[in-house]
Amino acid sequence: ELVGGAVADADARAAELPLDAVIAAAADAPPALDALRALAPADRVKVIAEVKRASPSRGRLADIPDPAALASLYEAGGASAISVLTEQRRFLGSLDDLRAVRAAVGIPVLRKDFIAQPYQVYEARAAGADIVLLIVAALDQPTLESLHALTLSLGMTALVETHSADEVARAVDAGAALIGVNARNLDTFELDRDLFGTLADRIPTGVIRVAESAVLGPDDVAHYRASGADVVLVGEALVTSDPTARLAEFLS
Ligand code: IGP
Repeated sequence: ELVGGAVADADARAAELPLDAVIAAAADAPPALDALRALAPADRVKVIAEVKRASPSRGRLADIPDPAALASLYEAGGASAISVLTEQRRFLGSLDDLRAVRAAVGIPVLRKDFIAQPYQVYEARAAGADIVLLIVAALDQPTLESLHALTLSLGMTALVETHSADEVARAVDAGAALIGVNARNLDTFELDRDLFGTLADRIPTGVIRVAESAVLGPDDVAHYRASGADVVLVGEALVTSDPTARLAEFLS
């Protein structure tokens, strides 16, 4: 099981990692960029472009030998932020990818992982992340709220990911300012492109609304936009074709 397995990995590493060193490294990092400003609602939809090599549901997507070069293309193509998968075992990502991307771009960078332990939030900040993903389904409410508070205390923003009305309510209760609705169910891997539209109204005004997953073409972007998305998060469609041309279609 994806979420449970990834969280168990995070828990196991928490037991062996010297937390003090990670906390010190986070404190030494240059300050986080203002992701809420970068992703603020605008006349046009914004894109978070993802560096994604593989996933359990889709298998191998792209080799991406140079994540920094890809991220630079994304930035030049008009992306508002970059998402970097850092989960190793299932998504073939790494914190090295995140560091390389951070060094290459001037827009906010999201650590996309299964974050369940404080050390991962410090680690994200130490590697230069401005945003961390918090998946509501992976966390009980006290843990969600404490990881969210820790994220804010380090000057970062949390993208709080949901997949149901109940999870949106939990994200709102936690004080999230950036809420995502993932079209993909992380248990079954099924896609529901209409889920964002059915949940968007439950995300309060003033909270930035992110539609995650299942964008293959410009029609999907238009569909999400018409349903109220401020931002779309796109991985597969960008890594499996010419990212510059694709971004131009999505942003036109
Ligand atoms: C991107 P896609 O369908 O464009 O490749 O999806 C992103 O939404 C997806 O990678 C994602 C994800 C996640 C991955 C959303 N939430 C949680 C891992 C963990």
